Amino acid sequence: MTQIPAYEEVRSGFVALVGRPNAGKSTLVNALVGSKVAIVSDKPQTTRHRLRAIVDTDEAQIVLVDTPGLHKPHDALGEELNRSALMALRDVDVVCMLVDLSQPVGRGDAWVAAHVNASSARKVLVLTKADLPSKRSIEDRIADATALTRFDDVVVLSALEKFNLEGFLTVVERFLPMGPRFFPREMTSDQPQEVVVAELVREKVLWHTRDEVPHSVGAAIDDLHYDEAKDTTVVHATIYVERESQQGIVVGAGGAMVKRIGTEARADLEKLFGTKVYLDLAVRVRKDWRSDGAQIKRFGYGEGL
Ligand SMILES: Nc1nc2c(ncn2[C@@H]2O[C@H](COP(=O)(O)OP(=O)(O)OP(=O)(O)O)[C@@H](O)[C@H]2O)c(=O)[nH]1
Ligand SMILES: [Mg+2]
Repeated sequence: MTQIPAYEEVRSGFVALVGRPNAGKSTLVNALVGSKVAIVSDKPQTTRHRLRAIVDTDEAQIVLVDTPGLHKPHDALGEELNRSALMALRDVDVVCMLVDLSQPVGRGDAWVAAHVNASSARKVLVLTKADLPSKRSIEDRIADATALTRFDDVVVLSALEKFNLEGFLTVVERFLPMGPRFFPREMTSDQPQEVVVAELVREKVLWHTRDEVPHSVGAAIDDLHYDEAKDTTVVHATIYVERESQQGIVVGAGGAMVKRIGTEARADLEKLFGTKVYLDLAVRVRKDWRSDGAQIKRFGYGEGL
C-alpha cells in the first residue's frame, strides 16, 4: 500500500505589507528574506507589482505580500497601483500597516488605516526607520500611529539597521495558523525572471533621476537568453519614458546616463544569474503611457494581464 507522505505542519500564512509610498515596505521584505527580491528607491511609488516573498524557517513559512504604496492617484497608473495594493488586503492572515517613524502621521496614513480597518485579518502596526532622528519622540509618534485604528500588536524596527526583525517575525508568526508550507522551502519570490530583470533596470533609473522622470519610466525586456558557448546571459531591454525631453535625460550627455544605468544594472544581474551578463539598453518614448490602461497592462504593472 502506498503511503501518502505526511507533511510537516508549521505556522504558515500570508502577511500583507501596506502603507504610504516610501514607508519602507520593500526594504523590510528584502531584510526579512535576506536577499534582494524587491526593488527599493528613495522616490515614492517605487513598487508597481504585488510581490510575494517567502521567509522560511524550521518553525514557520511566512509569505510576505509587498504592495505599491497607497497614495492619492493622479493618473491611471496610480489608480491601478492603489487597486492592486488594496486587493492584497483580501485573503491574508495578517495585515501590517507600515508607518515611517521619521515623518509626521498624516491624512495619508489615516486613509490607509481606514482600509486596514475594513480587513478581517489580524492587524499589526509596524513603525519603521527607527534609526532616523525625528522631531517628536518615539513615544509620541507611537501614540499618534496607534490612534489610527485598533491594532492587535505594534512593532518598532529598522529594516536598514536590521533592528528588531526577530521581534517582527515573532509577532507575526503568533497570528498564523498551523498548516502546510505553501511554497518550496528554497523559493524566495514569486516574480518571473523577466519581471525581476526589468525591475532592476527600472530601479537604477529611479536612483539617478528626479521630479517627474522616475514616475514616467517603464522598463520591458525584449530578449533574455543564456549563451552557453560564452557563459553569458544576454539581455536586451528598453526603458520607456513619456516625452522626448525625458528621453534626453535618461540617455544623458553623450549617452553617459544610460551607460551608468547599464553598468549598475549589469552588476546586479551578474550576481542574480551567476554568469557574465551582456546588457543592451534602448531608451524610447511611449507618449503618456501612464494614462493608458492598455499600455499599463503591457508593462504588467498593478494586477498585470
Ligand atoms: N534610515 C532608514 N531608511 C529606510 C529604512 N527602510 C527603508 N528606508 C529607505 O526609505 C526609502 C524607501 O524605501 P522602500 O523600501 O522603497 O519604500 P516602500 O514603502 O517600498 O516604497 P513604495 O514602493 O514606493 O511604496 C529608501 O530610500 C530606503 O533606503 C530604515 O529602516 N531606515
Ligand atoms: Mg516598495
